[in-house]
Amino acid sequence: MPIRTVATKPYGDQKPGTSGLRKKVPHFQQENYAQNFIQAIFDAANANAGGGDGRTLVIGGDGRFFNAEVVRIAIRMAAANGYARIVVGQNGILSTPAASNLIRKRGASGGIILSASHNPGGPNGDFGIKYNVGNGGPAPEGVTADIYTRTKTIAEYRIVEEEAPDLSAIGEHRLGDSTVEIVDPVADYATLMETIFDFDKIRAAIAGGLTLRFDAMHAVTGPYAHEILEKRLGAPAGTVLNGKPSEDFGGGHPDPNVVWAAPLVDLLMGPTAPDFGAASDGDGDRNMILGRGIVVTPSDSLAILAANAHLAPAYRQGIAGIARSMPTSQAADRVAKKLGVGMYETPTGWKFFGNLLDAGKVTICGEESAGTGSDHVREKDGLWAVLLWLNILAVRGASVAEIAADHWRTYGRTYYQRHDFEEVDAAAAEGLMESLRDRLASMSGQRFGSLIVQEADDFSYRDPVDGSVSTGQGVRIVFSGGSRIVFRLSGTGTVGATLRVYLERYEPDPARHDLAVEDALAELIGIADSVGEIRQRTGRTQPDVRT
Ligand code: VG1
Ligand code: CO
Repeated sequence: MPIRTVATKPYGDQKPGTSGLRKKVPHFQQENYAQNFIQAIFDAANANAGGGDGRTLVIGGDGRFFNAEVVRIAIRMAAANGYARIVVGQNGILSTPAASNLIRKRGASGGIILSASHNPGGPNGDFGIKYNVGNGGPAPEGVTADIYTRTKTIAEYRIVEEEAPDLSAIGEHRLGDSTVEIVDPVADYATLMETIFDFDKIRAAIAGGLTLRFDAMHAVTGPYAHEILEKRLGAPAGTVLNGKPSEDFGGGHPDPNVVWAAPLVDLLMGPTAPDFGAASDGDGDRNMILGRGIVVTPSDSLAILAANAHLAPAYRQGIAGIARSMPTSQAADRVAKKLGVGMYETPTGWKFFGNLLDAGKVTICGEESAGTGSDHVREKDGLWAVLLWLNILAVRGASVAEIAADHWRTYGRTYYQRHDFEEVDAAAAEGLMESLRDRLASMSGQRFGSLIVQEADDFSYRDPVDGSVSTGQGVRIVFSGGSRIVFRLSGTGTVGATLRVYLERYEPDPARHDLAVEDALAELIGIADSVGEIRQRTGRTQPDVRT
């Protein structure tokens, strides 16, 4: 079988961010742009984590514009780079958690996931490529750094002459010396969910009148939700909204938050609200959770899920520990303390949870950005969170609002919000962070209004398993009483810089658990603007998105 070696030139801008390489589609469509990155992945995998040489590779993506084309290229390049078996989701589709599951289940040495997650799609939208390693999780920083290094000097890539098989044809196909296996993207994942949750109990609750809506936002979770929620759990047709994936997500952002999932939020706040509402993102790893009259903040959802996980069969024995990304609120810390289990604070991005999960130090992980998951895979998992909530609702027989209020009575309430300033001038954003870092040492003990700074630092993390160190992960200002302001720059944007400001205030007094979030955080928002010099350096008076 002829393998073609194609000469190419480096682009120099293929540095993976928080979650792989993300660029605009036209940028990705430049000659050999995707090929360069994929060859660098295979070369880095061979050098670091085990790549081709007779092993298995999983390939799939969220179905956005350009997905199928890159899937076919990746298949042909994998065949030319020594992979014996290439497992591909039908029509090139795999949600991120389903891909993670397949990598683990098939003993693959890794997987390529094509997605730009919650970013918009279409011919002028975003595209992304991410490499996951043999544990099913995102490649650790050492591997992504090596991939980047290789993209800077790449001179050629390898690809088989032959075309990739028809992506719709389930079954095994030969390509060069490799077997390409096209699989149903939903089946293995749905089976995994049945081993974790009490499907009988959830089915009975739905049959008994528990009502729900799931908004797939025209993205990858549509087929998964139809199969699991409607077919296997018996929710009526129409439970899944926007369940047909489209290449441009119906023209919206597949981002499950109050801005982009506003119709679902309106439904849950209105007179015809079901008991439970949820949404997921482009690639199916995020979740938004709502109850009648309530949006559950992701940080609270993490804490509530951790506190109630034992109600689902897979976690009946209890959880080993909890991990959260640094900007995620400390609500989960209070649960870990009460349960007497370990609590880990990691940099932003799911890759930092992998070692903790592999070592059995934690069972549940989460991020403030609507990501929650457990040791069942090595990615965050939107439908998993939905099913754990449903399992808890079915067992407790209480409403979402009652469960949240009960949680706050037990642990106190952590008011929380993230403010995003998007498409800010990159130099201005860097300058803002630089200035904050310069002033960190002098902040300790300083008073702002009613708050005194207890400590301020630029977060760095030492992985307790492999000892690797990640520095510069965000400026953290902690006030006495546990309030925090965190500043960091996004690593997933494709235009300019996105400044994220995370605000958090702890309120133990149950008499003050029904404040409006904006009111509860008003003082912190003012302090963030003045300390961060946001207005002065970016010209922005208001964030673009509050989540
Ligand atoms: C954002 C979130 C982060 C998440 C990442 C990938 O990163 O803040 O928590 O892990 O997106 O999510 P950043 O660097 O833009 O803040 V997704 O659903 O790509 O896979
Ligand atoms: Co995502």
